[in-house]
Amino acid sequence: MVVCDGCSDGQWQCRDSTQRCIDLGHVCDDKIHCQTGSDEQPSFCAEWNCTSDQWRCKNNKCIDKYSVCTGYSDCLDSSDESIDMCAEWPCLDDQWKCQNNRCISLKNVCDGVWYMEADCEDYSEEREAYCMDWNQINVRSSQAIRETTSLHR
Ligand SMILES: [Ca+2]
Ligand SMILES: [Ca+2]
Repeated sequence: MVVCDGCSDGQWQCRDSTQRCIDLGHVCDDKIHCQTGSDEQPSFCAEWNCTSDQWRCKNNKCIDKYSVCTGYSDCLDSSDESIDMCAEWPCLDDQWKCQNNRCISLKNVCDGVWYMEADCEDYSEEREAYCMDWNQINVRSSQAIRETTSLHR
């Protein structure tokens, strides 16, 4: 199923007379990028593998993997926010998993700030007892990073 004839790496060629090249991330992302919609055809998307930066919705559409279990539906079928799936989903390496299974950015943990949009609805990332340990660990690890980088200079 290789189609990228005249397109460079990271691109996909529309299956229509324009033969336009679109970004791989725009294939099966639920937005039409090719004139005749060949990038969003259900039968085609059923076979399509999302890119490594993406997550595959139940309806075979691809969303950014940072949109999974964020508390907002990004898949039209909301499969990225399914309660059962988010209970199992580990969150990404630079994310933190709230007690209610939402994934937030690691840098928002124990920063003393709480925003509905970017933090845990249950405030679990700002619990005082938890953050005392958290800040100690992070002070230690950022010191370790500084020491390692200065050694290599
Ligand atoms: Ca598209
Ligand atoms: Ca989402």
